[in-house]
Amino acid sequence: MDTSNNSEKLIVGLGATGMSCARYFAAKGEAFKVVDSRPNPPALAELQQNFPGVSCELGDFKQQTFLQASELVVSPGVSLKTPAIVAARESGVPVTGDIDIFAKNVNAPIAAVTGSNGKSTVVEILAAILEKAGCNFGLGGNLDSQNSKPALDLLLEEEKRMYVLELSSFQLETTEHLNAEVATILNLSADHLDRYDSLEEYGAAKQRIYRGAKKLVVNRDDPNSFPVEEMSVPTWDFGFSRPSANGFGLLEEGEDQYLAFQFEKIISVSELKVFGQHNIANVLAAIALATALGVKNGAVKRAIREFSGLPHRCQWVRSVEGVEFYNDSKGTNVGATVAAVEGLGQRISGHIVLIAGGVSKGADFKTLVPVINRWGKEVILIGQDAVEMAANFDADIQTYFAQDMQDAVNVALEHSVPGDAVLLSPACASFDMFDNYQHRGQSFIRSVESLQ
Ligand code: UMA
Ligand code: ADP
Repeated sequence: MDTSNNSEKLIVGLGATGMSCARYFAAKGEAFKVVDSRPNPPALAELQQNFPGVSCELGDFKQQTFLQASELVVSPGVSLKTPAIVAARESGVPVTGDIDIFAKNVNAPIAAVTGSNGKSTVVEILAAILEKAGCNFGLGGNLDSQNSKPALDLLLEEEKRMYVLELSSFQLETTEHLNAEVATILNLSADHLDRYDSLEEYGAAKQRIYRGAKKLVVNRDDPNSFPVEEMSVPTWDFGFSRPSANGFGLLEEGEDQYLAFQFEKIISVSELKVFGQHNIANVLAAIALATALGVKNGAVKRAIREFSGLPHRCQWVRSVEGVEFYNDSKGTNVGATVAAVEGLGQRISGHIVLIAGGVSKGADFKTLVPVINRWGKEVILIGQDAVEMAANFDADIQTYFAQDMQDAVNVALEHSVPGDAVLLSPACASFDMFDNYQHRGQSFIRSVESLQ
């Protein structure tokens, strides 16, 4: 097909990403159209108000619209397997995404972080370190927090010295060459298997973060963190064992454990405000990234000593009758919940009552069984895939099907004794019962606060 006369880009998806693309193209004077398969996407009013002349097609995607575009700019939530996208691609229409456009137009170094779990925590620790170091940087990408922005919005601000991006596998699928100053895949465990056919396909999307990277940070405890194609660029590694020649790890000294680089101690584990092995890995990864970016030790130490974790990630809520309540609503896949149960289990004298469930995303929950057997006493299930989840558990794991969050919290307290902890860590997405993971976490906090 001849696409040479088609001068309009097509933004596919009118969410946070779609709106940031619209602002960017408008600022550059580039013509664009928008499509969204929802009849009434939330950003519609904003689009119509700010860009009244822009055409916006809603409802089922029309193949013709895609075939006529000069380029498709696809939002991360829209699968590249969508038939209209496949057809356009086959007929020669280029397909891109916001991170690809960012990479092609940015003039400052990028620090890029992906992985199945720990991305937001690691980029926020890195951001805290860069702040202490007095670096003028931009923060964005997949990260959904007050101080972050969709990537292209960062390019409409005054230029920064550096950009820190959290990237999802979805964003990486449409990114040709990121050319990051430093890039890392923190870890890989099953997630989003409703969108990918296999863990390999999901991992391959994450591998794209290394394309053109000048430096790497890898997790030596996870083979999937390493680039599949050999790269001869400076590389730092992190892991739980003694630090390696160019790596970060843990040094034991008597009763004490220290985060360390080679033979040099950085900070004692007991000084960290966050808990759990997974958070030690996150802090080590952030220090490794900061080191690769040339940040001095003083700023690193001051930032990690103060870092107290992010909301909805193993966040302490309240103590009721000697039972501690923790909100880990951001635990949206099995690997995250395994890490949260292990981290909390090692800290408490009693057992964990786990509140889990929601939208399973095609996950296999069997890997939860050993940690529940080791640290748990009961699993209280909520949400659409509760029955499917329970079918993965051994018969001797006690389960309860709750009607809603308040019921789950009430029953969790009834079934606990002083010294136990109640942990909301769903291992599932939230959109069957809630707007998003924040809404789910707030619902849990409200239910816990209402306990007498
Ligand atoms: N849409 C369609 N057809 C589809 C699917 C979606 O038209 O088949 C439309 C939706 O109707 C909606 C729009 O696309 O109007 C939404 O786009 P989106 O799902 O790509 O979401 P955005 O609002 O653009 O937000 C995205 C990220 N969301 C996802 O990848 C699902 C946000 O990450 C990110 O903060 C934002 O871009 C800015 O970069 C959130 C997330 O949940 C936090 N990410 C996933 C995760 O962390 O597990 C990957
Ligand atoms: P992401 O941005 O990748 O979703 P977050 O930093 O928001 O990661 O953490 C989400 C959840 O994942 C946490 O609440 C915790 O349960 C779990 N988690 C955090 N870091 C790790 C890690 N390094 N390994 C495994 N699980 C982790």
